[in-house]
Amino acid sequence: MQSRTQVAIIGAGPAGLLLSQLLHVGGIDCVVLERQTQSHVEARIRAGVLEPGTVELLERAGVATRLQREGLPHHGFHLMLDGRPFRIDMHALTGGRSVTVYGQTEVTHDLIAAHQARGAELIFSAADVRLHAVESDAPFVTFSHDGMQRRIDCDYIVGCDGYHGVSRPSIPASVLRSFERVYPFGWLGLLADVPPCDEELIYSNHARGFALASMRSHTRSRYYVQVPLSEKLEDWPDDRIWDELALRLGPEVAPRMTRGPSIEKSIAPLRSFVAEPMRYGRLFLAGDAAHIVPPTGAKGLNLAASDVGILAEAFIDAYRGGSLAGLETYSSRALARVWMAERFSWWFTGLTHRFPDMDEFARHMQVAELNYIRASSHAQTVVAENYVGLPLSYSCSS
Ligand code: RFL
Ligand code: PHB
Repeated sequence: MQSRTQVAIIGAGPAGLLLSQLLHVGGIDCVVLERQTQSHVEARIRAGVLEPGTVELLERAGVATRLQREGLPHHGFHLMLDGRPFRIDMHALTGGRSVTVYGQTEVTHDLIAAHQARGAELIFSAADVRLHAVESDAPFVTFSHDGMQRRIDCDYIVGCDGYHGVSRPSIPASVLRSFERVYPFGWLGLLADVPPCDEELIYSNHARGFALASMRSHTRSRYYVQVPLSEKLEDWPDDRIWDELALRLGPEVAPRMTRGPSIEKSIAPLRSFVAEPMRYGRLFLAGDAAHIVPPTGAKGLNLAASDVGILAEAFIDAYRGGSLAGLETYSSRALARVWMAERFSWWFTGLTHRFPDMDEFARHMQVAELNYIRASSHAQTVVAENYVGLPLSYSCSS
């Protein structure tokens, strides 16, 4: 079976779904191919913090009604050193900007619902997706679905298929450069239907390791503790996680923590990764397919959104006005912002985590830097403006 579209999108994570929705609003025809089932995609628990730029894109895409009703505006967050918290007043330090706490699960759900309401071609359980002729003017994708072999011809292909997808490996190794840091620890996450311990997020640097107190709503909490990569989930019954959180969040916060049974638990490794370029011929990469950040700065989903924001505008310019300039400069413009977020996520991870090879000197450097941030509004502004997200116009040359 053969069909045709303007843009074929691989992957129905937030990058692929948001791009497809923005293209639809711009009058561009596209098809989204997803390897997993709809229920698998909708069940994934991941990010929780949206930058204002991401919220604007979701509004532009027409999928922000529930987000505006249920999303929690957060004007600040807390940094903590060995149990002593101090607040970063994001709102005051950035001229009125704030983040919104709204789960990636909800964003994905809203985007899928919008696709299905308009009868868009969103194909789940697409097996053996392959990209062809991406360096030519007539690229196409093949896959099998419901036991049928299918081919979709298109003008462009966008790889939004995450770190383990097929799109990035479709770029020849002689063209692709990658840059990577793998961290010697992971995050053990716990989701529970209990009220959060604080109205705002708490990032804690503790001698026993990093901990984060986050949330999804007033009745659902999300917590993380740093663990060695060798740890097994089965060795962490809920009580052990709650006990560890109580120690790492300290005597001021621990009494406010409501314990309850976990509804999800997982261990995620931490990695910084960038692939360059983000375009090869008629193939574009966006989101985790091109870059990964450690979750400490809450940047992964937001970077996926800013990539597709830049790319959607470039496609609209190309189809409406005939200018290819936006598509030609996509990779360098997206990468400029990606590297800024990579830097912040790497720095914030280094500031807040225990590294196995850390000596006394390195520990003193962390303590000195956290105390400096505590004392200096200038240092706090640097943290705040990175956390709410740098403007798209931030660019650099290498
Ligand atoms: P995704 O979400 O990985 O989606 C890729 C989709 O592509 C599909 N796919 C394929 N489809 C067809 N054919 C193939 N061959 C395919 N191979 C893969 C996959 O099934 C999937 O549906 O990438 P996308 O869209 O780029 O979105 C990126 C975000 O999901 C990710 O960056 C964030 O979740 C990262 N992240 C956070 N980001 C934030 O902005 N704020 C946060 O607070 C935040 N917290 C987190 C996080 C990630 C975490 N984990 C689990 C790594 C917390 C954690 C614990
Ligand atoms: C989350 O709630 O999942 C979350 C929040 C902030 C982060 C990372 C994850 O930095």
